[in-house]
This record gives sequence, C-alpha cells and structure tokens, in this order.
Amino acid sequence: ATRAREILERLGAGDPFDPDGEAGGGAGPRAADVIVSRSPIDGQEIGRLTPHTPAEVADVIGRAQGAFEQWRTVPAPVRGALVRELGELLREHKEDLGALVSIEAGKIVSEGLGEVQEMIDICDLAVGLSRQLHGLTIATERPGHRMMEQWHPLGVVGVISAFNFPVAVWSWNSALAFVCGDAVVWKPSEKTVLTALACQALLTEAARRVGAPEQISSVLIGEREVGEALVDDPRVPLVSATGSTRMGKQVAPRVAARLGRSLLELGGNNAAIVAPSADLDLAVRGIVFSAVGTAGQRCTSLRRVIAHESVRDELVEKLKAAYETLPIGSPLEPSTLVGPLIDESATSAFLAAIEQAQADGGTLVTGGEKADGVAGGQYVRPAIVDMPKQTDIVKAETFAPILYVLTYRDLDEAIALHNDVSQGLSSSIFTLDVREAETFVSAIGSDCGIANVNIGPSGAEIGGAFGGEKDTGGGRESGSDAWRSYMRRATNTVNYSTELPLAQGVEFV
Ligand code: UN1
Repeated sequence: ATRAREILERLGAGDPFDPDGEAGGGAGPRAADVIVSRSPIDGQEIGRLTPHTPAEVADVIGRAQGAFEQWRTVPAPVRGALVRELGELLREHKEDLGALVSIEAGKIVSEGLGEVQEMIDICDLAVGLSRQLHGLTIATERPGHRMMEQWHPLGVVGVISAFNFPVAVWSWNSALAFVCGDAVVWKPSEKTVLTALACQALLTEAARRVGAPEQISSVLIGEREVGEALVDDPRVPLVSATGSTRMGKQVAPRVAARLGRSLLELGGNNAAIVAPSADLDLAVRGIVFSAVGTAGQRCTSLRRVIAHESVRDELVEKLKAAYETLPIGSPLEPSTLVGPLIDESATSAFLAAIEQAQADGGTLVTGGEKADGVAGGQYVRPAIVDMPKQTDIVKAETFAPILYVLTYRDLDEAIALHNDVSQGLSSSIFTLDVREAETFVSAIGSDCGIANVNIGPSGAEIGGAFGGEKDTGGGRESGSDAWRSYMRRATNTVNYSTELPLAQGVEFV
C-alpha cells in the first residue's frame, strides 16, 4: 500500500484513500459505498475510492462531448502531439507504472514493464498515423465529377477494460481515438482502479503541456451500474469493450438497441498444434510462456495443446519438467515467473475446472493445486491435464493457468479440433513443414483473428490488428487499419462541371 501510494503521488494521481479525490465526490445516491482496490500479491487493501453515480456518468459524458467538439477542429497531425507527449511521459514513468501494474494486477516485473512498453509502442504508432488518416479517391462514372472518401472524428468513445491488461488496453483505444479526434470515457475494471487513475494523471499532464481540452479523457470508477450508464448513453457512438464473452453479450445488444457501434475484444481459447516436424525445444519455450505467462490470465493465453501422436509423449514429458521448475511467488521478486491469480474466485474456478477435467477422463500431469506464495495472495501451481477428448470444460475459457493436451493423427483432424470451440482469438502451429504451416494460416486453417507459426498465441505486437472471431466478438484494435473504427467515413461527390449528369443513366427533366 505504501509503495502504491508513493507511485501514485509521483505520477500526480492523488491519494488512493481520498474519498473526495479523483473519482466521484459529488452528492447523490451511491451505487456502492466504496470501491476497494486490493493487491493480489497479499490481499492487502491499496486504495479506496468513491464510485460515480449514473448522474455523474452522464455529466462526465456531457463534458467529454464538449471536449470532442473542440478537439475535432484541431488538425490530426497537431492532435498527434498529445499522444507523443503521453508516450514521452510513459517512457519517463515506465518503472513506476510497471510496478503499479505488478502491485494491482499481480504481473511479474518484466510483464508489468512490458505492458507499459506496449503503451509506448501504440503511442508511437498513433503519432505516425496522425499524418496518415487517409481516405480513397474513387473513379466516378460522371464526367466533371470527383468522388472521394474522408474520415472524420467520431465522438465520445467509451472504453471498458479488464483487470488483466489494466493499462495497455486503454492505451490501444485512447492513443488511436485521440489522434482520430475523439474524446474517451474509460471504465476500468473495478479491480484495477489505481492504475487507471495513474494513466489519467499522465494524460492530464500531456493535455496540459500541449493545450488539449482537459475533458478529452476521463475515468469512471464503479461497477456494473456505471458501465451500463456508459453503454446506454446515446452520446457515445462507439463502445470498445474488453473482457469476458458473457460481458460482451450483455454490452453488444444494449449498444445495438440504440444503433451505436461496439468493438468487442472478448474471450479466447487459444491453442497450439504441435506437428511431427516441430522443433520441440522451441515449442516447449513458446508453450510455457503462452500458457503460464500472466498466470494464464491473458485473453491470448494458451489453453490447449493439440499434439501429434508421434510427439505427444516427449512433449508432455518436457513440459512437465519445465512446469516443475517454475518459480512461483511474489511478482515483485525478479526471479518469479508465476505470480498470483487476481482473486479468490479465480482460484476456485481453477480448482473446479481441474476437477471437472478429471471427471471427464483427464489425467492431471502436473500442478493443479494451491501453492505457497505470499500470505493472503492467490497462488497456484500451473496445471497440465492430458485429455482423451475435447469435452465442455476444455471448450470453456477458464481464466487461469490450465493447459489441456489433446492428441491428433492427421492435420485435418487437428484443425477440426482446433476450430471446434466457440472462441476465435489467437492460435498457433509448431511445424517445420511449409505445407502444414501455410495450410494452418490459410482460409481452411485456423479460424482465429491471429494465427502464428512457431511462436505461441500470446504476446502480440501492436503493429498488427488485434482481435478475433466468433465469441471473441469480431473487433480489431491496435495496429493495421484498426483506427478506422474510431472515425466516421464520409463519401463526397463533387461536381466541377456545368452539367448535372445523374448516376445510373437516370433522366430527370
Ligand atoms: C489481453 O489479454 O487482453 O497479445 C491482451 C498479447 C498482449 C495483449 C493481450 N499483447 O498477449
């Protein structure tokens, strides 16, 4: 708690125990009395904030709308300066913000820092993009006419994010939204409010330095009721939501009911096919990082290995050996590779899934129980479960370090098993056979938004579009042309002739 407090003070984010501080502070009935932030490292309280009321949410959105109306008139390359400044501040405060991510989300030091680096990377990308928000010029059928497309700022973007990437997901959305001329209203997970206030403080400072409107960015503190007020507000043309498929299925129809747009980044059930020709040592490294990194709490975490029968035993043997040497403990210890789960219900879900998998005929190869870590924290031993078939529990996304192993004979069978889950985020194949690799990334291969060869499914760079199909929600964030979701397209036909020819050859006086 002391360290979190010191970091927040250095980042200019105020006192995490001040009930009248950054969040809330207005009069009126409260959704919940208080939001308590606890460190998953030891369960200790590290902050206590007053949640916003729905009336305050409406007020925040109104002010964001005002900021948007001003911001959209600033030329895009000039808007880029705000994001460049944010990137500079993130570089300056990388250690502090990374440590705060470790304290509040339980990530190991290197992954906390990596998450901040991901923010810096998207800022760099967005600054470049601020000079490249281009439309097309399209040939028209009418003489003396020109047809073109422009991309205009969209409005207030609502961002809903999860505890597991408490700062990067905001930045993927915000860095793009800001250069696109939008304002952002962010509802972070109620489990990671302090990191959100830290981001907001850095953005406020960046806005001050470049003279951008202060209300261009705001944070909403609260639970479901606050999220709903954001989702239902007609002044929010885009809601970008990251979290469970369950959450997405609630958000999407509400946004659709008012004909708003949603950008959904939901659950994954990511797999790795390990083919006969695979470099097994490389596969083991890729698998362990993807399955165990962030204690299996990434949406891109590897949850299923589909191994060819000729390599399965050796692979499982090597994985077991690697799992049994994994250092588990406080994520602040530099040698730790497996930190805590976010809370007690995550541990219960982990244990229940392992029990179910065994009831389905699975064999526990290693792990699968609570581990010693720091008193008060939720530490578990990452599990490998050998499964005779892909039962319902394997098809479910349990947000914990459980790796199910399935066995296949030919590649068609492997791809069928691979795609036979409701989620479609990320995927991978380990093979040295170019036919298998190309088939996997082709139209008849993986049905996911991300398909990799000889690397695991997690740890994507920001340059590519990030997201997936089916129950993953279909949205794309981050790189490539994901910026288009944050803008509105206008098609313009300009007549510079003295005639008025009509399209499709229509004659009308
Ligand atoms: C998430 O888990 O919500 O590809 C995002 C990755 C990270 C992002 C994960 N760059 O694993």
